[in-house]
Amino acid sequence: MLVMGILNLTPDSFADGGRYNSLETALNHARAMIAEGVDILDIGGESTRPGADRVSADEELARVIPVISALADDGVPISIDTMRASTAKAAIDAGAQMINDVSGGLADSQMLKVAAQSKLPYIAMHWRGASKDMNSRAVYGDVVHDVIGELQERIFAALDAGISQESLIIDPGLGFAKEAEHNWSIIDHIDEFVGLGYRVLVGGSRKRFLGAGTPDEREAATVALTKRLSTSGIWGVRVHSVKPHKDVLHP
Ligand code: PMM
Repeated sequence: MLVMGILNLTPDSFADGGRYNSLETALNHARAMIAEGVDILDIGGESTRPGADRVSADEELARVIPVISALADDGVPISIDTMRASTAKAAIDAGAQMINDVSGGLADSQMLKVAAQSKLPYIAMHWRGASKDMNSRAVYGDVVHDVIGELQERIFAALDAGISQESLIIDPGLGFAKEAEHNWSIIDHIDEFVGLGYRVLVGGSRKRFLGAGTPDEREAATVALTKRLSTSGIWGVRVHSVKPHKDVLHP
């Protein structure tokens, strides 16, 4: 099972606001993850936390492109975490080798086309609309059935746009328009997602359903979740810290 390390280039990720220092800080963080054996670096410039506002395309590019360019030759595949086709394209030109779209192609009508043309792996996450008001959309009959049905629609759209089955990776989108019990039901039934026949990525790292404390205080629960998922047949986990997850996967 692969460990995808998160590099969030959003202002709240930096101790200081200056872009030069931010670049240094980001590269140091990325290289620390590489030294710990990260399999993929997931680089994003737009926060998707519940309640977050969107950032402009220019601001998103200014955050991610210098970092991707600097890391492109470091030997670890880079994934661009974006909902924008134009950002995905620019990131690929700068050296990214995978697209991580939390909207599964819903936020930008050009995204699936760009992903298909790139022939690179494309991660389609389950999503019910922008983070600003997504919590109001956490309403399900049977959450596993409903999320799989909505993901299947995204799978059909992706295949229809020309993305190959081998390039497509699906993600149930833990924490996106989901209450705690929804996330746990999905985890309990993750085999049904694996059974769809695509690689599955799970991103539960430090999310609110893992505990009421601070994100850092949810690290132990995140590592336990990785251990629990390690026998499920999923392809990868998207996490903030690399070494504890590598350790629990390869004791
Ligand atoms: N979660 C976040 C951002 N990007 N991408 C995928 N594929 N899956 C996720 O679960 C996911 C994601 C939000 O979490 P963060 O703010 O801790 O990065």
